[in-house]
Amino acid sequence: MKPRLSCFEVVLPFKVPFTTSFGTQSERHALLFRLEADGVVAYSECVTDVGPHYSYEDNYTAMHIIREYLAKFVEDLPVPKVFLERSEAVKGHNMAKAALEMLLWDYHSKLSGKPIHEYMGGSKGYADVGISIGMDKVEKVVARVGEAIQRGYRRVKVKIERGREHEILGAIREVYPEIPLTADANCDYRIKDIEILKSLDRYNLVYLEQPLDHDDLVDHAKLRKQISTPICLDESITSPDKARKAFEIGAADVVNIKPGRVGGFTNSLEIARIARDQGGHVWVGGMLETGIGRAFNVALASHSLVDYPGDTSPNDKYFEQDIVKNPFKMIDGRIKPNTGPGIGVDVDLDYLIKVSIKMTRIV
Ligand code: OSB
Ligand code: MG
Repeated sequence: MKPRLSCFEVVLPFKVPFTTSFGTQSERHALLFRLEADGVVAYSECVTDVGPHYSYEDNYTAMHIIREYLAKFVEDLPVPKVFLERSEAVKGHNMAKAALEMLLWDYHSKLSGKPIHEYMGGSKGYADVGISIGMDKVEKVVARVGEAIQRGYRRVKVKIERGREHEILGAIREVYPEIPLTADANCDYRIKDIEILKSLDRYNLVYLEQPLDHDDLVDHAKLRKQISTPICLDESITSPDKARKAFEIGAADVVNIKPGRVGGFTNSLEIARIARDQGGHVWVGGMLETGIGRAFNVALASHSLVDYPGDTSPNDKYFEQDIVKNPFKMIDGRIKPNTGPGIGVDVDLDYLIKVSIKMTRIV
């Protein structure tokens, strides 16, 4: 039977706006994909947003690439690896590719009757959880750090930007000198700012995430030699090959793997292998996903190659009401992946339709 592929464009307001060095997001404006074939219904989420501020992709370019170039590669329901090989015909656009690659992971794990973390293999059965806290007035940031520790999060990451780094990290360390703390600059510095970055060593961070430009490796390697805080790369690692190069030239100690950024689950697992083989550390990040994208992230974060807590907070950190009826619960700083087939989410179809601003039939 020919599959049916459709897209729901949804808008879900955040409980608290999320501010990074590249801007403030007040809602998750997501493209959710639904594939129906042979009685199986699979879902996935594209991690793009309305604007090209985290990376060059946005919802509009992702939809364009999917409709014009990638959708035809899923029509015979290939396994994810075959889809990935076909999609090499398209340069870049990893977020668009990941949306369909992960849709096929959900589809094939549902066909097998297994939850995706078992279908993938190597799962520990739980994920260690950290939190990512956006920028705000410094008192609010410190208060949110305190709440996160109370809730049992296993590490706290805060967003910083040029000019606010000491205000934010200093205030947190004054109250919480010992907690596992990290900072994410989302590319806001350049190598000329090296003295500022070196001065962050005093905060004893577990790592500093993506201080320099989104596609840089060389300056990160230069910086890493002169700073004692470990360097974690996010934006710069867009493929297994980039991960290999990053470790080869000494640009990173840690990788934040986001399946959406790297073209999906297959590449995510490959990057985790490369990083761990090189003595690096790995964790699974997030893009403020709805319950659909979140279920993929939690399953990946349960893999035994993932050794650091990730940005996979439970759904209620983000939304008053998510589009799934079985949100994750965090117990003792851990979340267990869903046990139903595939991503195991129970999609609230009425609510999904209610929050959709557009529904498109692609195939
Ligand atoms: O850099 O990790 C990032 C959110 C949107 C874009 C980029 C990033 C983030 C986060 C939030 O840090 C992670 C999450 O809670 O999903
Ligand atoms: Mg980041």
